[in-house]
Amino acid sequence: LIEEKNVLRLAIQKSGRLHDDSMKLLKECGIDISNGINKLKSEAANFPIELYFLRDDDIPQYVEDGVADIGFVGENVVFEKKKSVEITEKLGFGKCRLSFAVRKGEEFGGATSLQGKRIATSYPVLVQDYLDKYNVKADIQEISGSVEIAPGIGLADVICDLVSSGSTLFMNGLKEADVILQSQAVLITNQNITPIKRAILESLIFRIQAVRKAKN
Ligand code: PRT
Ligand code: ZN
Repeated sequence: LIEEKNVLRLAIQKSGRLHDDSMKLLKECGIDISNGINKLKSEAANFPIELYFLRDDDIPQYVEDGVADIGFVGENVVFEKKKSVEITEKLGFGKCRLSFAVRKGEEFGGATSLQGKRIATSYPVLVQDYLDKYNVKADIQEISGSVEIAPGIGLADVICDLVSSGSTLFMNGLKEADVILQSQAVLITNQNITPIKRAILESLIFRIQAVRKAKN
């Protein structure tokens, strides 16, 4: 049996919208991660934590499997991946919503109006859940990026995508119709971490809460 190090392994996004805010939060918590971020891993100098830099989509899986103990990731990704992880703490950044959007001149007649429509999205699981809830059958076109161009090129009638300022929808002649999920970055935790790691996590959460309180 390999003895586990008493270091909390934290998975964060390698690059992208959550990376800088994740690093900033750790810094504000007084955690010094000075060695380069171009590697896969990095260790804090003054706190028992080790960082793993990953694609955001992979973080729930790594945390469920215990390859990482905890992760910072968008709630939207946690819910889409349906992994068994604990959502331990909201982090207050990466705020966005998952919304249906239609062409500017069109009206959205609610969930039932989606019957038989083609919906382009990167969130097929969440969209299917929504359709099932209203007993609606539609054709989900899964695309991994640039979802907002789908109506313009005739690939879909409706899209379901993340929105923050709304300018991407606007620039593509679309308008937000219905919000199906509000999201922000959250701290997720493996369900079987050791008591020692749980204690390190408690002290990290204490610091995160102090940082967030100081901002309000
Ligand atoms: O490479 P990797 O797989 O790690 O990154 P990624 O490209 O899959 O994700 P990334 O970096 O784009 O987003 C990471 C997380 O940031 C998401 O999972 C959300 O939790 C959060 N987030 C917050 C957003 C947005 N806001 C957001 N606006 N993610 C994406 N967008 C996109 C949206 O898809 C659309 O294309 O921004 C565009 C809309 O923005 P507005 O401001 O024009 O409305
Ligand atoms: Zn991703």
